Amino acid sequence: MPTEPHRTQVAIVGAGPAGLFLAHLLHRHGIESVIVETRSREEVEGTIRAGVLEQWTVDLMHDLGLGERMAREAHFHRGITLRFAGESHHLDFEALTGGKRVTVYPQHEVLKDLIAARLADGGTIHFGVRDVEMHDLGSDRPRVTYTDGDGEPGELRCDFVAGCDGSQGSARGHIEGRTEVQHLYPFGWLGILVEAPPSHHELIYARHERGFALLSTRSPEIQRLYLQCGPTDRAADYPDALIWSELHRRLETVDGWTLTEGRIFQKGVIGMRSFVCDRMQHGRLFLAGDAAHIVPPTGAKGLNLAVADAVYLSRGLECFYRTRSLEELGRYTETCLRRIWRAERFSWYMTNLLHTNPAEGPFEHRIRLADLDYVVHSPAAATALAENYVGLPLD
Ligand code: RFL
Ligand code: PHB
Repeated sequence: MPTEPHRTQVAIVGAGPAGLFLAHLLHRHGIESVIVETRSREEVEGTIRAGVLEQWTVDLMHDLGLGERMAREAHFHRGITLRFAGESHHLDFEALTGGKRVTVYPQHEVLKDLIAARLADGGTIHFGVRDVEMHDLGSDRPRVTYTDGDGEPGELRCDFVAGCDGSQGSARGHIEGRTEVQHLYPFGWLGILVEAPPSHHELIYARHERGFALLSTRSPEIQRLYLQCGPTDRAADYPDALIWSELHRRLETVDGWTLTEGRIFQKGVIGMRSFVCDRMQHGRLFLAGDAAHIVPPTGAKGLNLAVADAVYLSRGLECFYRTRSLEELGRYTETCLRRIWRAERFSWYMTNLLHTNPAEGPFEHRIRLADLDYVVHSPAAATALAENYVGLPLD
């Protein structure tokens, strides 16, 4: 027996950062939404991805009443360390940006907090659905159909559909007349999780002639590290001993700092690309987050950009339900793209600054070192990097 169609104001496809923040922002304005998500709750809450939150994302978590555990468990850093030519240079973002900090609070912890609070508020999230399809997006009565976890058909009748289904989702395919712009990098990242105490009190981004390395953290007991690798390398190509020797070489300094080793319990390769879809709306469908754009992880922008889209979309929807005018929603793409392209620029800049590119020669290598030297010695250059890293203010 087919289940009765469910009526809601906004059907949200995808329970990642974009979809979950959107649901909370809409709820704050008294707008109803229902989320459909293909993965199980356990998978969503267990997938290791981003680590760094921009200052305004942290402030938004608090505004939404979701910041309590983060305030207790996150790591708050004054800045980052840039390491090159065997030397470490600390950039004090707090001093350079008038008090903004780097917050390391893993994406899956953010999602756990958002999911628990949404369900406690009486919100609906259908996990583990399949066959999700969007219909009648050009009309003012769009629909989303799916098969639920028990194999029963489901239908959401709504006013708007938010396509928050990530880079591999199908929502983007519905945006007619779109142009997609992409830039591929000739390298990837090998990411590992390690059982060890922190080796440093802040993130270290290192440029080395053997390639980039990044030291990050997850908890006092678990550390997250990345190594630049080939774009088609597989994690299995990297035995633990090779990973440690590369990390030691790329992170080593002349001042005797040492990297603490530990048991590697997870390894994975992450591809690197920059991608932007130049339209984020088709009729009543709006894209948000990775569904519309991708940045390489070097600038730590992806999650934050997804949340910014959710904020802009919630503003447009709030305006619609208050005034019945579609005008603000009509500006959604333009508003988002301005911030997206700034984040694309910064992520591309940080990536080129810190990685060795096999397609480049000694000239470009020296130019990157000169750029790093400029950033760590010029307050103007350091401030430009700092204000982008901690997050440009929302328009
Ligand atoms: P997500 O997180 O991919 O969520 C999309 C959700 O949609 C579901 N889905 C569907 N649901 C229903 N129907 C369908 N047809 C569906 N198809 C897919 C998926 O199961 C999923 O749950 O996209 P969203 O919400 O746009 O969020 C984007 C962020 O997840 C992403 O940009 C960040 O993780 C990027 N990123 C980082 N961002 C930061 O801001 N700071 C960082 O430090 C940072 N580090 C990283 C990163 C991404 C990484 N990887 C693995 C790509 C580090 C790494 C290693
Ligand atoms: C992380 O901790 O996973 C992380 C930190 C900084 C980045 C990317 C990823 O730029």
